[in-house]
Amino acid sequence: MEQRERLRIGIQKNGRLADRSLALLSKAGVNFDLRKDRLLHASPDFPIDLMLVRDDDIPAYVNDGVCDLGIVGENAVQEAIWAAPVRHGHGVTKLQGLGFGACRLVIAVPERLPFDGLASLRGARVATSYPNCLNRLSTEEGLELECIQLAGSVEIAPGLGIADAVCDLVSTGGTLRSNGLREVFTLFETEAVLLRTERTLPAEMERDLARLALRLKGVTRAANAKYVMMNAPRSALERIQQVIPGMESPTVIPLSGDGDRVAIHAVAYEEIFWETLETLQACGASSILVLPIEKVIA
Ligand code: PRT
Ligand code: ZN
Repeated sequence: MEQRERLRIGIQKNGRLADRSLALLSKAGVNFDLRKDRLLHASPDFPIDLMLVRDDDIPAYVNDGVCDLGIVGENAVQEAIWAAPVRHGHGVTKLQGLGFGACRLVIAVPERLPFDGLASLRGARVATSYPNCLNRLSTEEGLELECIQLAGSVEIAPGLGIADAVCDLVSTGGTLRSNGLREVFTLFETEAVLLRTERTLPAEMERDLARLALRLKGVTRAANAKYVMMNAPRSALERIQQVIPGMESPTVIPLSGDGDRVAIHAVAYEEIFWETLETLQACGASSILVLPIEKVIA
């Protein structure tokens, strides 16, 4: 294998994950000089090059060492893991979920079809773009499913009479509903993940990889984090800590000229609803501010 000095990351070229992947890297301070008809795009900010590819190819590229890192749906990783070629590479490790591209791989059947557990699908023809995941389920559950492999538009297969059920990704469920299908079983939930090769890279590249992974973790954590400030009676502190979801040890500052009231500053890692603010008010809190956080390094 050629020795490279710069990291290489693969992300989806076009599709649902493409823009979010680029935006995430940009928030981590890693931008790219995108030029048409180039295979590799160098980052002027960070020692990394970008490859824009089909999402399904990303796990294999990371496994083969063509890329060191990849951003891809965990579904594509699951599908690749069960394919024979991947077993012969370096291996891939999921470093972290990235908080976008959430959906689930499900089995759906025509609404009119009775369904009484997976066993009622025994011997069924199931249309899917995820043959490896489907065959694994079939083997594990002893279902003897007939896999009808389609590249896309899986949801129309039962209507065309070429399948009895489908195994497909779902996010809102609108596509299934409008094709007269209902979800009956979830194989797994998935989101976009950061993958790395299991191959040990030269020390400098390992350092760069760790830096990038830390930044991406910081951006992802910050997406859900809020900075909360308020004034409140010192006696209400314990109750307030219970009310704010995911609040870590707050900073408590005495307010000058007021012995009983304190300023409370804290980072909260879950969503804060209006109802939460009303409860805080009822605890005696005032001047409550909830601010977005841009970056977090814990
Ligand atoms: O060209 P390339 O091979 O790179 O792209 P692709 O066409 O294979 O993938 P793309 O861009 O459609 O999806 C990329 C990734 O986005 C998937 O691998 C998932 O990880 C993730 N993702 C998130 C989804 C969805 N949500 C999703 N809803 N991928 C596909 N869908 C499909 C779903 O199968 C259904 O047909 O979108 C349709 C609408 O879904 P509903 O439930 O909202 O109606
Ligand atoms: Zn694809």
